[in-house]
Amino acid sequence: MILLDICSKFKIDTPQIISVKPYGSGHIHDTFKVITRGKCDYLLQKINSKIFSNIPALQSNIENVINYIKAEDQDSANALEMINSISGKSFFLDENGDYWRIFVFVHKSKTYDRVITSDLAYEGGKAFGEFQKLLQKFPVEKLYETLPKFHNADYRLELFESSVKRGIRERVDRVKEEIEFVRSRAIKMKRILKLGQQNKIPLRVTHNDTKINNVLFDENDKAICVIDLDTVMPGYIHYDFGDAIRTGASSAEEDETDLDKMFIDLNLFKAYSQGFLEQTVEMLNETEINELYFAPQLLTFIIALRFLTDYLDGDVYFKTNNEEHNLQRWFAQRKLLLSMENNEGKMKQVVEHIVKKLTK
Ligand code: GN1
Ligand code: MG
Repeated sequence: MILLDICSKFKIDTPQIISVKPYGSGHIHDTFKVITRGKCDYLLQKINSKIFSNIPALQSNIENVINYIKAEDQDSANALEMINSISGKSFFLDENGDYWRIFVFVHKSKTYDRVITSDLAYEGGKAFGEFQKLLQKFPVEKLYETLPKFHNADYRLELFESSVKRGIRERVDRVKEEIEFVRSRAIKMKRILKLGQQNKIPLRVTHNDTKINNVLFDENDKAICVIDLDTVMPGYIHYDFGDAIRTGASSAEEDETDLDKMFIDLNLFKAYSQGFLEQTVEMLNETEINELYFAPQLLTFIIALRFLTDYLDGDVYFKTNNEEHNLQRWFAQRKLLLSMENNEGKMKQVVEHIVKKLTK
């Protein structure tokens, strides 16, 4: 089925369409921008149903969250609007078994794969902080756990060890030192999970994919809201804070090949933390706050581990540009993690200082 035919299955004015072209840098779905002569443009997505095996559940989560947000914050809800299919569903299943959905494209909005200025980092922190605040009382039981144990360190380490055993042999042999690196960090990375199991930190409704390119900015570089609600599920605050720092306060892109260019940028970290904590400090408990400085290490490790696991599995999960892409991502993230470890004391001080100022 051609893309235009897919569009015609949704409640949009198909004759007005000028073009449908690949768009964005997501690693999971196929995304297209639909440009029209009419009032608005759209984003068309072919949903990756190998990864999301229950699309009705996925879409129901997103609809529930959007409807909830609508009652609290109309601007954010507008920016997340989906178009129903002709039959009134938020997705369309084509004859090949592929699932599609359409969002309204927010006029003049943009995203950044990485931020360069403190102002953008601050805005990003504010947007994800607001999202947390908005969903603070959202009824968790309404959400399906579409990707169970998504950021669970135990689970990710188990999958990794099984790929070490069963993955592509030459690849496993090639990364012996990297396997040791992962194992050397395993105990430390289970800390947040333990605190959760001991009920010292609560499960919240978290976004779970707080890459900075999931914040929508307006033409004046002010954050409009956060997008990509695919992974909204119960989680710990550290998951959202940590993953955002991984891309929103790093000096290079996720897959940078020149490792000297990859490190944690403390100014961006400070600005993001300020924006995030201004929104959330009042809702967080003491243990949650005390562990924030460590969250970027955890999430950088978890995502790095997933890249390395996918490399061993033969690149079956993330989209890749070449055979080395997942390995390249691993090395860049590993370097970022080392830089965070070296700056652990400073990152701790940054958070403490901001919290002190906000709560005095
Ligand atoms: C994927 O497609 P994208 O870029 O929004 C992934 C995230 C990873 C990210 C790494 C459902 O997100 O968990 O952090 O790539 N999403 C899923 O860049 O696995
Ligand atoms: Mg995304």
